[in-house]
Amino acid sequence: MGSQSDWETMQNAAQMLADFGVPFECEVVSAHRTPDRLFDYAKTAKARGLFVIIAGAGGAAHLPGMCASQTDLPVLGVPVKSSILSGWDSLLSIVQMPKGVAVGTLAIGAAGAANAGLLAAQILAIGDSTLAQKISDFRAKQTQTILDNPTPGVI
Ligand code: RP5
Repeated sequence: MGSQSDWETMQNAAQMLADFGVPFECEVVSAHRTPDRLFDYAKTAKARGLFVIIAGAGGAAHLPGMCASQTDLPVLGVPVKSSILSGWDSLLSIVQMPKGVAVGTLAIGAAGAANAGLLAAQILAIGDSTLAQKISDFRAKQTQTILDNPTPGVI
């Protein structure tokens, strides 16, 4: 993530990965304040054994795109909700990548971060049947929770 201030949002990605038992690392890597660190992080990610990168940033959110420019690992971008423009700036900074450098952009804020964790797990599950079963169970439980109580206002 681009800043310590992004953690409130990005912890939702970390929690999702933890829930599925997927090992991960969390780092603050700023595209603007620590560009050398970003390049080093992205360039060495694959050799260090990473398979997917989730990059969350807000405002002029160049972290996911610049990260993707330095690695061929899949990069998932999470637009953090900014205080001034409510995350529209973050979303538009991340989503409109030029052809040939891909970032998978998630929703603004906590839901996007959680879904980034889920999507990363789904990517990893392609080659991991145990993880695939956990995701399948998660989806089935989520569905059943709604089917068990479809009446609004009743908990
Ligand atoms: C971005 O600027 C970060 O991703 C963060 O969302 C935003 C504000 O950063 P701080 O000023 O809170 O450190 O680089």
